[in-house]
Order: sequence, then structure tokens, then C-alpha cells
Amino acid sequence: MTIGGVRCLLTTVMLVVTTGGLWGAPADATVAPAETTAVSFASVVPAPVLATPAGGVTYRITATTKIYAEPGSTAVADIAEQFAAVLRRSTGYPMPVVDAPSATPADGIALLLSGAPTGIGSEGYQLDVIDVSIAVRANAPAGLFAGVQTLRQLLPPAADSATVQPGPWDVAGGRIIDQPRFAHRGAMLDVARHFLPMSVVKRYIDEIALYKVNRLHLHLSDDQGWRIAVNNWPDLAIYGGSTEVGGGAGGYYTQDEFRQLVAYAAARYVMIVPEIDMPGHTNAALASYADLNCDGVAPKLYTGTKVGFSSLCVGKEITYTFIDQVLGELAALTTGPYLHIGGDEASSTTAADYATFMNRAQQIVAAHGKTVVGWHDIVNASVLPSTVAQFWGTTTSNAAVATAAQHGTKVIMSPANHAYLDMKYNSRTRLGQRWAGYIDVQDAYGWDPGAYLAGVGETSVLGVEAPLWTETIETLADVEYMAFPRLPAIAELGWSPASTHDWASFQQRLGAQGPRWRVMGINYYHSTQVSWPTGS
Ligand code: NGO
Repeated sequence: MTIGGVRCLLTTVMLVVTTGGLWGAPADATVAPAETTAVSFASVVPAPVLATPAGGVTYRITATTKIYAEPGSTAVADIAEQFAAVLRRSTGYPMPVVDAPSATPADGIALLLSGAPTGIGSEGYQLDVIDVSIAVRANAPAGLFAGVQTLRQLLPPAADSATVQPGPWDVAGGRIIDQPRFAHRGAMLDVARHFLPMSVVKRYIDEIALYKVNRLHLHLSDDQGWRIAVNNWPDLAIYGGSTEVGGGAGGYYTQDEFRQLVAYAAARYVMIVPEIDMPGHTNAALASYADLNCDGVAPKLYTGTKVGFSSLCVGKEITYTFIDQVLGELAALTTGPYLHIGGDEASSTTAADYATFMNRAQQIVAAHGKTVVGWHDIVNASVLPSTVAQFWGTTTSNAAVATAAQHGTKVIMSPANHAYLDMKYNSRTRLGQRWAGYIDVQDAYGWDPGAYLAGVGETSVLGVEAPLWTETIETLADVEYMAFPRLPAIAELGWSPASTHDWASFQQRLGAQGPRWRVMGINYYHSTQVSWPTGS
């Protein structure tokens, strides 16, 4: 198997332990040899730019191993503490985090902001594993975080266990030099169709961060529910958030909870991109405030799954007061630069009204100091130079998006027939939809974001995003089943150089994740397209 042109050897050590899974692993979890197997460089997802194994060299984590952190950086200390916390649970070792000495440490695991190649940018890293030490070097903390995610994958899967395991804890020797292809590597959760509690969103952040996904787009409002408290318009959450698809209890995040999510994500180098969808997909808001309706009559709450029937009232001034206050509060809650304003499927709004509305909405976002993201329908309005369009079509050409890209609009690629995690894997999949087709892992992986949409080349592409719409998705187990193993496929398209793209290699590397997911209790779909190790 080759990664980045370098031939890697497969693993050799086969030991057996029992493992207790994290978060709901099956009670009858049986012995699984793959969980204590030393992991080779050839198993990393996303594929690194350059991986050079050093045959026969191994580093062993022991009871005296220290983690050295770049002195004077609380961000690095925090990354080191997170890594130590994972290792303490499974190894039972103390794993102290200490300041790195001025000379490169001669032992232990060092996280350093010096000595990395400058060309690898702020998210790149260099990982060196020799017999006496491990060093992760980067130009910025984000790069160290990415390097630690790679290191986690090089540890035996049992290292991700929530209970102490016997080890040994060996890491294969060699060097990895790595950096991302695209800046935006996103996942999206629709918390509107079915509300997902804080615990689920946090767990998903942990899971996506493992694969170097650095954006979580939260679809916070739709016809069926409004999920973020807005102080100026309290009924949005209290009434508009009181149900969901199927008529369940719904729910919403308080502003304090939302701030917690932003901070939790930031500590894992994930930026939250909040979305308030408008002018369509707004029944929950229209039901909460009669004044927002052109006829002054509030519709009923909606718990079905139709789209395209609702619209904010483009001709009423209160509509703009409303979005100014809502987006103003959201801007204040969000540390990242983006506010997503939706703009998809506005089929109850005329084309002229749509343009009028989206132009004003973009100005309002700009006035709050943020950059607009919209579904690609937004290119039918006059986009601001900074506005980012998120492509969700099922075709490989879209004239309006191509024209916008030629005028400088950056595009996030989420082609629904490849990147939508709510599509069924095949006709037997219980969850999900099929309007964009069935998407098994090879379909999720089998496209090139930089050369997919005619007229939208590599330099116009900000990155990729895998949306998970939740019309049929209700629980953490549902989320995981649809996201794994397709989310890592989209993550690899966003991170790895196009030159590493190779299905045969990818499905092997993806299969190697199975034992880790099993240990972590991730409810993944065992696609028959992937070679899963025995027992995973
Ligand atoms: C479409 C639609 C959403 C649905 C989703 C289901 C976009 C951008 N708008 O994607 O409202 O939930 O499909 O797959």
C-alpha cells in the first residue's frame, strides 16, 4: 500500500485483550485482536501528504512517559492535556504534562511550536517517531492539534478505550509531514428537523475532529423548529422550538449553551458556522410571531417534511428589524467570521423578492462584522464579494454558480449525490432519504472537489462539507450510522492532496478505523465496500 508515494508496511503485532467500549459499546463486547494491533503509517485517514515509515523502529509509551508542551502557550498546554486525558483513561499511566525544555526533549512526547517546515502553514505539522521519543512540530496550535489526531490513529485502537487496558502502547517509527488541501473541511448537523441535545453535538464534534474536520455548520432553524434562544424574540425558541418532525418535544439551546458549544468546538479546532435559514424554511418563526406574516396571521407549527412552502414577508419592514436583531445576537455569540443565511428552496418567494431580500440580508450580516455563507441559490441575488456559496446540487454544471466563481465567489462543495450524509447507503438502509440517490462509501469518496463543478476550479473552492439533514435522524446512534464511514471520506477529500486519491488504498485505511470505532462505541455502518478487520 502506498501513501503520498511512500510504501508502507502493514502491521505485525497481534495481541488480545478485552475492551470496554466508550459511550455505550455493546455489553457483550468480545475480544478483538485488531484493537491492540500496532498501527502502521498506512492506516491514517485522511491520507497524509508524506509518510515515511522507519522500518523496525518503535516508540513505546510507558508508565513514566511525559508529555512536553511548548512553554508559554496555554493553547498547546490544552492540546497536551486533552491528549493526556485520552491516554490516562486507557493506559492508567499518569502521563504528566510539563513544559518542554529549551533543547528538544530526549524522551517522551513533545508538542512544539518550533522546527516545523514554514511551508506547511498554520494547520500543517511534522510528526517524528523515533525509538526514544515522539515530536509533533507545527507553526501554530491548530497544526499541533492536527498532528495529535494523526498520532492518536497511530496508537493501538485500545488507546481510545474508556477503561484501563493492558497495552503495550507502541507507535510505529517514521516521519509524517502534512498539511491540508482546503481551508474549509466541514460537517453540518440539522438540529432543526429533530433537535439534538448538547451531548450529541459535543460527541459529534469529538468525532469529526479526529478526521481533521475544522468546521461544524449548525442548521439552527427550519419550518419544523427554531433552536437558538434570541433575547429580543423569545417566542422563537420557546414556541417555535417546541416541536420537531413527527411532533416530538423539540428543544433549543440557550445562549449560554450555544457559547459552550462554540468554546467546546474551538478547543478542538472546530469553528461553529451557525445558520438561520431565510427567507424560506421559516415556518417556525412565522408561527411564533404573527407580525412576520404578510397577512398578519401566524400559521400553525409544522411537523411534516415538505419544503418550500414558507417565506418571510419581503415587503414588511419588521422583517428586516427581525433579521437584524436575530443575526446581531447570533454574531455576538459566534467567534468565527461566518453567518450562514440559508437561502435555499425559497419557492414561495418570487425571484425579484428573493433578490431584494437576500441583498438586504447580506448587508445586515456585513453590518454585524460577519461574512455571509448561503446555499448556492444565493448566487441568484447580487452576492457581496466576500459571500461564500455552498453548492448542494446533483449536477456537475451550474451556470450561475460558475459565473459567480469566475467573478470571485468562493464555493463550498456539498454535492448532494456525494456529500449528503442523510442519503441512504442502499435500498435496505432504514434511515435517510433517497432523492439524491443512494450513496455508499465509494460514491462519497469518488469525486474531486477541485474539479467537480464545471467552471469552479481548485482556487474557487474553499473546501468541502458533509451535511446531515435530520428528517429521519433522531438519536446519536442514527447520526453515527449515517456519518460513519462516509464523513471520513469527505474529510479526506478536504484534507489530502488529490495525488493520494485512490479507492483501493482508501478503503483499506478506512477499514483500519473500524476497531477504533468499535472501542469508542461509534455505531458505524459496516459497508460491504470496505475491508473491515476481523472483529471490528
Ligand atoms: C435539501 C433541502 C433541505 C433538506 C435536504 C434533505 C438543502 C440545501 N435544502 O438540501 O431542506 O432537508 O435537502 O436531503
